[in-house]
Amino acid sequence: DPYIDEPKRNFPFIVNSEKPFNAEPALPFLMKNFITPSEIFYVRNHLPVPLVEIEDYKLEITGLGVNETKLSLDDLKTKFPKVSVIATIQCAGNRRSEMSEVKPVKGLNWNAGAIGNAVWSGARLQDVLKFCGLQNIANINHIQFEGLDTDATNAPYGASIPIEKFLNSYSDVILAYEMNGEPLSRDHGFPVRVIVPGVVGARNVKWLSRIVLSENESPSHWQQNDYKGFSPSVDWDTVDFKSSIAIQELPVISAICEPVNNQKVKLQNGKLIVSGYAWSGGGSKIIRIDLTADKGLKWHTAKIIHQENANPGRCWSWVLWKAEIDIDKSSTNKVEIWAKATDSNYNVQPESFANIWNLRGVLGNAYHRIKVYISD
Ligand code: MTE
Ligand code: MO
Repeated sequence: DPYIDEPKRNFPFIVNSEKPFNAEPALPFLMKNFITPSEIFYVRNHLPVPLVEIEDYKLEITGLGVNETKLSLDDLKTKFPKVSVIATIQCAGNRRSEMSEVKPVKGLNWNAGAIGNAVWSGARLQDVLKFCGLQNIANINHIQFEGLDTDATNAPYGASIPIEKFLNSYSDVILAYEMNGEPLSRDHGFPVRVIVPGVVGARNVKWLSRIVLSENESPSHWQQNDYKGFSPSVDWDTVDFKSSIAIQELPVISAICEPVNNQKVKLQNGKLIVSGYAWSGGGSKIIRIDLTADKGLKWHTAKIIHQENANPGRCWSWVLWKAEIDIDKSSTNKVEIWAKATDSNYNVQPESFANIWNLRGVLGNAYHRIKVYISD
């Protein structure tokens, strides 16, 4: 059993799969904190969790333009300034369960909890690569990352990001050894993971073992033949993974966390209290969250209760929001609530899952719709 060295867990919420381990918190708990506590932060593993002896751990940096270098965890901690970045990470499959209601898709059945916001601390990728002698970036198009976790053919988990993420100091890419002020837990990538703020979870490689500067994207399955979007009309018989590009920065999204779908609720002075999160990839800033209780006849703008103070382009954290919606109780006790967010590029969530459906169930950012039952 390749899973015999898994960490001890008492994850309190929804376990989507045991081997590999995948779990997400219930939405009302996720909503409780701007900084998601590590214990309830979703876990997305594709493979067994590697068992790392810290004395043996070395991060290898190799490829075009660098002197081949090996760094211990201690080197990372002592040779480079420690920086902290608050960043949201989201799985491309977040909210997949809603997309699969349109038509089944292949993948873990995530609700809206495959997202979290944490304080990540470590060394800047820029500092580390400069230390490795990187000056001339000619021919380098991509930075590849490999994890210590391997599949049945011994291939490691891998991903890559475009070189531009390294060139722009404001992209805040770090090699993190701490999450929320503590060493990374085994499930979240101990001892070192890369954090690429604003970029899909899949590129935030855990248990980082190798960085390769290359002309090409990562050759890994997860870069080449997974985590890509397609037209709703493409199915498993016709899909050509080479015809689409790897997901990097994620589109704008929001979700209602409280109440949850199908919950019985009480009005407060005739108003329904609704709260949730919103986030957009690439550092775009959330500028508004709009809700409707009558399928768009009237929209209510939510109050943002927690937001990072940063310019558009460098907003890595989600926002938490709350709205009070007048409900006309005379008509029916069943109410449908829709939520949609707008980001600083004025990109808005699409209306329906039907028109963004894709066979892998990724990029599920349509309006979040829940039904609630008003009780007295
Ligand atoms: N890194 C490695 N080495 N192996 C993995 O399976 N999963 C990726 C990414 N990094 C993964 C990985 C995916 S798809 C996501 S969404 C995030 O890690 C999840 O990070 P978390 O488990 O800390 O929430
Ligand atoms: Mo993911």
